[in-house]
Amino acid sequence: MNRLIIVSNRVTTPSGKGEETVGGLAMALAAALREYSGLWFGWSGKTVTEFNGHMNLQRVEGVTTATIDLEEADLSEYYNGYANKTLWPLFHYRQDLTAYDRSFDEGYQRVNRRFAETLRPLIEPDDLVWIHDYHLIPLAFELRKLGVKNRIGFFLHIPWPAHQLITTLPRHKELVEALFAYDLVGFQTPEYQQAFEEYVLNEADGVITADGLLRAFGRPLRTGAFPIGIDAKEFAELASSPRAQRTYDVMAAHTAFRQMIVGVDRLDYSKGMEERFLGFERLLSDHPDLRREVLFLQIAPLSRESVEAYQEIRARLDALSGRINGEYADIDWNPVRYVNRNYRRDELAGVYRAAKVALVTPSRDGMNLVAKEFVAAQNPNDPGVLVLSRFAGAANQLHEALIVNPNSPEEIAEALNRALSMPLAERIERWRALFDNVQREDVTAWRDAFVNALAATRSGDHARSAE
Ligand code: GDG
Repeated sequence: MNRLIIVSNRVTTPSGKGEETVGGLAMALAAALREYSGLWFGWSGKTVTEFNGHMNLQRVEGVTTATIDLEEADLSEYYNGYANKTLWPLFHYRQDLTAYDRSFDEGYQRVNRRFAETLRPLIEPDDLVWIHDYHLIPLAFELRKLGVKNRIGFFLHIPWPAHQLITTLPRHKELVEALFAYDLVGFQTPEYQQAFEEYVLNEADGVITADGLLRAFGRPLRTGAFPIGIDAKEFAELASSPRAQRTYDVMAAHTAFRQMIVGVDRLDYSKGMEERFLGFERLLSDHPDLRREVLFLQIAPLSRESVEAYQEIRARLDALSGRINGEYADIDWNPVRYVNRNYRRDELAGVYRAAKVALVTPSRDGMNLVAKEFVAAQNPNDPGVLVLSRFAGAANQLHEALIVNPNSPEEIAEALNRALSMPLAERIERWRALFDNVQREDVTAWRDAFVNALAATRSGDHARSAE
């Protein structure tokens, strides 16, 4: 078996014991590395005054990690700049929040070069290299310049936007050309894959060859849709762990005779939380009979706090939750519980299980793992109902959820009302189909599909076609 080298912006190695607070991506990658030998390369999370290329090699819980420190300027231009002020908002259809700044672009290129130069000596001839997410699009291009001939794959965790939108980015063609330095580029859904193809066919004189490869910039590229999943079995077990049970009991005691609606998201403007709050408010105003019967718990740990747009959405959510509570709360009832702290994964599993409805309504989302975790955590005999945005990648798989337009508070309110009164038989039927999908298309299936597709690409194509 080939060694696998995983590269992502941040290296975080979860212990697998359920108490960590890291996101879905980190969990998925650590799971991949426990089975393949190899290593995980990326930024340490620390800064230095001057970049020195020093690498820190460690072995944690069966996973070898190699990390480098970056400079403050790298962080502000590459991470907080090009990645999170340019690509993230644009790829989530927030052109209004997208900053175009030449220094961001330069910092992005510089950090990708630094990654390439420090990673280069670690790569052995038969290694498969798997690079993750929008922070590192140019990395293969930089590695090729240093003579790397290995098979290199890229997986985009966020949406690939529609053709017209990406052309608003200065130097969009260079960004797309950099993707042709890979052997395989994977997307979350066929829709994103098609949007990428459409760009290449229209803007870069691309063609699709008889063997299904995309050819442009003088090079062939395999693309594919690889929907990411969760470790469904592990999550279902977490949901019946003692800690989850305790959390469940606490929730049940405090929500006695009330139905709980839950939302769990990093505090990010792409998650549609404002419209979701308005949707809940609408439910309360349209259905006075439900007022004391329901409560909405939104868990939203803070994220990217140094980026202004995140401070603004936080302020708006603070105001909105305060307003709804001010309007509807009573001396012994508060409709909204809005919490900005992190919970352990097993506690989260208990919260999901105690909820009657999950509201997962991002305005755009590559996949959304919360939707899948909620499904995995349910009690099969009395499952809750998933309300899901049509603009989450997960909607492409989770058809039996109540699918809504996240921009419409009215639709959200209607779906909530339907979910809260759904008969047990229908809840069970829907949940079974959802759980079947979450179990089948899990994180292992995702990883194996991608790695096998990468291993099957003809290595050396790049060496030949670049000559
Ligand atoms: C990106 C893409 C894609 C949240 N609060 C707590 C907590 N979380 C965990 C959730 C879930 C993860 O964070 C969030 O994952 P999502 O998939 O929902 O969203 P992003 O962070 O935006 O992830 C997304 C994903 O990459 C993978 O490809 O699905 O579309 O945007 O696992 O449970 N975890 C803990 N405490 C919390 O308070 N422990």
